[in-house]
Amino acid sequence: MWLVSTSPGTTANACHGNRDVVRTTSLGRFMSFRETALTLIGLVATITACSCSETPSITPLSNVSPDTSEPVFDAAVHTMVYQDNMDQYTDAVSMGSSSRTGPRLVPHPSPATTGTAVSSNNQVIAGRGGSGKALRMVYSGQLQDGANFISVDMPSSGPDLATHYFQYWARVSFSAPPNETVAMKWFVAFARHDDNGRVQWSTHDHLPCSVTGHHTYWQFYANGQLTSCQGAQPVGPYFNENIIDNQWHRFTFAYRPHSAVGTRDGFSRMWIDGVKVIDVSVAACGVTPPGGQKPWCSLDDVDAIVANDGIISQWWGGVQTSYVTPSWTLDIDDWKWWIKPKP
Ligand SMILES: [Ca+2]
Repeated sequence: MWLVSTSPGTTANACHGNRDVVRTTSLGRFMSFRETALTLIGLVATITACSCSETPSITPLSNVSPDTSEPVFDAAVHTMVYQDNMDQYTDAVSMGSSSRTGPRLVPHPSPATTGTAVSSNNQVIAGRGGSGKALRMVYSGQLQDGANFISVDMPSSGPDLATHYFQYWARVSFSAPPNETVAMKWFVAFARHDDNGRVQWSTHDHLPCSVTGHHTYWQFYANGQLTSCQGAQPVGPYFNENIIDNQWHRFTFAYRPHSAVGTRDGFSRMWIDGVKVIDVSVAACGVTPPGGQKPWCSLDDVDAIVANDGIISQWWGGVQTSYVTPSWTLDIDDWKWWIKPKP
């Protein structure tokens, strides 16, 4: 076990060995990693000492080169489909009204989606940066409880073979440390033609992958199809260690279907705060990134991606499954969906 301070520019004691002896300082928060997960980027911590006799062989974070290929909207080649800073919303009940029309986000269930009342788990709160509005999903931590916001009446999103880019900011705050897995759908994009078709970047335990060491991993599911490792993230940031700090984090996704069954030219990628954590694509299969726990993906992940089907809507949140945790909240703001119309 290795421990690193989460506070930029500060230092922490770290240990490596069987005893996991760590003399914490007054810094307060620490993050734990196993093996070589110190490639986690974005932290400026410096390892200075070890409180056990073994000398840690730790790569300074400053020497690690992160994958910074996070997509950025480029008006020359991209088309913005829809963006929403949530500032137009006043409360979740009015968001869910069946009389509203036009592209928007709505709580689900709601009169607009299911003909039933809006849950108090759906809320409109102060926005990122303290101005405007953001959306909150409240989780009791109990099984099958949670919340959803979904996009409805979205504008046309280009040809079926368009590449889709999804981006929003999320903030997670727990009432107490969840020393447990948080399993939920997290973010889902629904297919245009296949009524059951979806691409899903969800949180889960390490299963079905044999690689473990973190409570929670982001995984990728295409149409719910099971694969050997679900394209699970081989590098951080990780949910429990890095995301549940009541700070806003940027989530970016890139997705393209295959041109046809067997062409293997589709892909699914995910970045957190600019660092790539998931890459399901032929070129990444079998390739373990620097410091990674496992390869990015295997071919069964690539082959699960559907062929020639666009995207029509999105879904945030979802009920919590498999693991009970302390209560928590998931906030989202500044949503953007853009495409590259031609492959
Ligand atoms: Ca906002």
